[in-house]
Amino acid sequence: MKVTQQGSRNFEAGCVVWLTGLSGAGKSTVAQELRQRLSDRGKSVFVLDGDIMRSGLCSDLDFSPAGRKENVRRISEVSRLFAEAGIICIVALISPYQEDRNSARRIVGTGRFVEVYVNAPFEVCEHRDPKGLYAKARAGQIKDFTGISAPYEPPVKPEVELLTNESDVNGCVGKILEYLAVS
Ligand code: ADX
Repeated sequence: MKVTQQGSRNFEAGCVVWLTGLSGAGKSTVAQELRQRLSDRGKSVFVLDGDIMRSGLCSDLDFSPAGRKENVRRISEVSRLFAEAGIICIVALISPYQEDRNSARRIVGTGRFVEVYVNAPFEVCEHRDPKGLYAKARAGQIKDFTGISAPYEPPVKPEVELLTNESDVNGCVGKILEYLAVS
């Protein structure tokens, strides 16, 4: 097994890169760029993105704490299957509750779960508002909106933290690649 700076872990043999952060923080952008950079290096990689999962597998779920917990649970189970198949699975989910992310880590397996905090200040995310959702939430048209009427608990001890307001997408992806130590 390849020895990396993280000990004896070999993330290339299958792992889950779990991107958590506010809506508009840059999770999907980082996920797509990371996917491209890994596939350019010949790695097997797949992205599970919250917006897409919620239009299919998780379309029956709401944004209540219970709905989000179940969303995280299902996607954790799916991501574990990808990791077991030897794929680097990139998950891009708000996943606002630390307890739910801890469960995801348990489901996937600690040694192959990489929690990445995609961190941008709330004001920046609201200003970016790429889907116009913050404005709708402010107007009371969307309930339980993360950062406005529902909480976001920042990761306590993420493996990687990205400041998307300070580094460009290449810099952010570079940081994840460095952690994964892929060849
Ligand atoms: S999670 O909290 O359950 O992890 P997830 O990442 O799947 O969220 O979905 C978030 C996406 O759903 C957002 O990017 C946004 O497009 C959309 N969305 C719709 N309603 C809400 C809401 N109340 N809170 C957060 N995101 C919402």
